[in-house]
Formats: sequence, structure tokens, C-alpha cells
Amino acid sequence: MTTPSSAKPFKRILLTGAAGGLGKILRERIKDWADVVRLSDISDLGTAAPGEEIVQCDLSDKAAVIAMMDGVDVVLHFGGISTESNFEAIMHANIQGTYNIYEAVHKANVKRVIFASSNHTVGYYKTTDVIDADMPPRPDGMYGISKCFGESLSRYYYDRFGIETVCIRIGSSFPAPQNRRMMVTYFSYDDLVELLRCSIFTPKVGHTITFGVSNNPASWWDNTKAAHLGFQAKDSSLAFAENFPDSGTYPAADDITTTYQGGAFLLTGPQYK
Ligand code: NAI
Ligand code: 15L
Repeated sequence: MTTPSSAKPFKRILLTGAAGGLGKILRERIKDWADVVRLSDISDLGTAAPGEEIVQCDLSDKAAVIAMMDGVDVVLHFGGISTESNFEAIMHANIQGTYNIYEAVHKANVKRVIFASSNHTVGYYKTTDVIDADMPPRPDGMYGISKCFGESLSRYYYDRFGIETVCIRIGSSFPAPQNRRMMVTYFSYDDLVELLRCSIFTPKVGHTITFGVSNNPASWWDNTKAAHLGFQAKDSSLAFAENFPDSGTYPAADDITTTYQGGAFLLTGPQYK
């Protein structure tokens, strides 16, 4: 008697940050990719549905992260602090937490990670610049610096151990743009899911950095260096244009939140007297 083979491409995907804004969306949208989706967060995740496993843990707890990696094929690492905060909190969740993920990935022989990086790795470029993934990072605060750490860490684990990572520098992934800046940075949920699909199913990705952004009328980010992923954004912030009519005042010379790509994050980093 032969054992029936799995109908789904992976046996088990681990999604960290599963209780967060994007995690809740992904929980519903990635079910078809694996027999089991293991959901993890420091916060409560409710009851596991069929095809789900739940691991509630702090990413900074190395033993717990190593244990939860058992049997995992692919990691979608979305957990951590998602805005500017004090350095100790960011160090704990994003730096120690991401280090623990990669140590666990290495021990468990996981082949690929998708890392939720951020546009705040490059927030100090100007809104008049167009940049690609080869240009040096210019983070706009401790949060952006922690995402640069994740990008460098993943590069190291690829060069040293061959563990592949796609770092997605997510723009603004919300149901709709919330301000004029997000007309440029908007990344629809459908486009996010499609980029994740490309990132996990493209046969070879090596270490790729890509900007997660929809096909908006204006763009600061050139994604040609990630063309091998085959991602084509379908959505556009144009659908919300009436909410933020272009007044011709963007960027405004006297407002650093419109001068730099990081927007309001420019005002939220460490405050020095
Ligand atoms: P979120 O803040 O809603 O979700 C993050 C989740 O991580 C939360 O559920 C939180 O409980 C969990 N978490 C925080 N510290 C943790 C720890 N020490 N251990 C375990 N879990 C912990 O953020 P969102 O919007 O869902 O973003 C998900 C990821 O995508 C984040 O890594 C964020 O930096 C990144 N990202 C999101 C963007 C967006 O537009 N939504 C833009 C750029 C990056
Ligand atoms: C991010 O990195 C944050 O996680 C998200 O909450 C938004 O602030 C986004 O960047 C943005 O730049 O709009």
C-alpha cells in the first residue's frame, strides 16, 4: 500500500507575528500552501482551526523559538515591533528575536525564510530619489536599524549556510492608504499575498531584497533587482486618489516628513536635546 502524497506544496509553514495586522490577513490567505500552518505570536491567537498549530511565545526566548521550528519547511517572519519604539524593546523583539529565528532555522535545516523588512531601512532617502535594492541602507530610526540588522543577518546565513531569504521592504500594507505619503507607499493585501507566493515558490531566490509596493502612480523604489521573483503588482493607490488629491505641495520644503521617504518616522526616532 502506498502512502498518498500531500496535495499541498509544503508540509508546514511557520508564520510569526500571526496575531498582528498582517498576520491575521495571512492566517486566512496562506492555508492552501501547506498541510499545516504553524501560527506564532507573543499575543493570544485564539483556537487552532483545522490545519493550524498555535505556539504562543516571545521571539526573544531562544529555547522556545528553537522548539517551534521543528518540522518547519518555510518561515514567514512577520513578528516583532512594527513601529519606532525605545531601543531596548526593539533589541529584544527584533534583534534578539530575528537572531533566534535564524539560529533555529539553521538547526532545523529550514531552507527558506521570508523576512518582513520595511521601507524604514531606507527612510532617509529623499522623496525626490528613486532607489533600488543595491543602494546603501539609510534607516530612519531604531526600528529601521533593526530591519537592516535582519537584512544583514539573513545575508550572512545565506553566504555561510546557503539558507535563502527574501527580505520584503514592505511599504504601507493596510486596507487603504491613510495619508498622502501612502499614495506612494501603499501595498495592497492581495499584492502582499502574491509577492509572498512568488517568494516561496520561485525555485531559487538566494538572498533577495525587494520592495513590497503596489503599482502606484508614483514610486520611489525600483524593483528590477528582484525581477527573478516574477512579481507583478495588480493593485494601485489610484483607486483611492479622491481621498488624497495631489495639491502640488508634496514634498513641502519646510516639512521633513514629506522631504524624506520615511515620512512621520523621521520625527519619532531617539530625541536628543
Ligand atoms: P503588528 O504590530 O500588527 O504585528 C506584529 C506582531 O508581532 C504582533 O502581533 C505582536 O504581538 C508580535 N510581536 C511583537 N513582539 C513580539 C515578540 N517579542 N515575540 C513574539 N511576537 C511579537 O505589525 P504588522 O503591521 O502586522 O506588520 C507585520 C510585520 O511586517 C512587522 O515585522 C512589521 O515590521 C512589518 N512591516 C509592516 C508594514 C505594514 O505596512 N503593515 C510595513 C513595513 C513592515
Ligand atoms: C512600517 O514599517 C510599519 O510597520 C507600518 O506600521 C507603517 O508605518 C509602514 O512602515 C509605513 O511606512 O507606512
